[in-house]
Amino acid sequence: MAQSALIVIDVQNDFCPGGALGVADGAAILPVVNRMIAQAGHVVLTQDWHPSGHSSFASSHAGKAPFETVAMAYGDQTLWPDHCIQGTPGAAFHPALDWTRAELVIRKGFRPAIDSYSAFYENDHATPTGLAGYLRERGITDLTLCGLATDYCVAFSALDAVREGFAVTVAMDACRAIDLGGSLATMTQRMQDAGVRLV
Ligand code: VGL
Ligand code: ZN
Repeated sequence: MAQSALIVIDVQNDFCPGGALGVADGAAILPVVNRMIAQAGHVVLTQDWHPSGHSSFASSHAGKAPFETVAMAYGDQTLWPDHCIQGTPGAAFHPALDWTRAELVIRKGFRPAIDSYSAFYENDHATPTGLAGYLRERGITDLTLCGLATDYCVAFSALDAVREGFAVTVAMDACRAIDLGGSLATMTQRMQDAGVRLV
């Protein structure tokens, strides 16, 4: 029998309007996400969790501004405003997120030299977070993803989840995008091509 889990990606203050990397309309997903949490068999949350001075912050690169790109050892990296710094209010879950049913919180982006969009692998696409093993060991085969942001952490998580052999659905109305230079259209297409079910 298929066992399913809901993966709620990065519903944190810094990704909501007023936050350091506020996603337009980000808080609007909360009622939908909470309803999905209430109905899910299993619930996992992810939390973007950077040390201060993280290498994905523009402030860590002299002469660079947020949303510019730099070449890192593992490939191109978009630079962001300082966000989701460990232990700060911006890194906390949005106060309206009903997280009590969550069985696991997976933190990512805590290695100073690597960013991590995906819940499964850091941006070198080689360093695992442990989530795939956790889900497999529990017999979970089907995943539904929602959260912030559609075109970064949700999309990269969905692509990795397919690669790891899970059946993956993304609830698009329970996501909102950053949409940098057409990234929403690009990543939506990539998810579709990979076999992610978009609903
Ligand atoms: C995210 C950019 C940087 C996300 C996290 O959650 O989509 N985006 N860190
Ligand atoms: Zn981040």
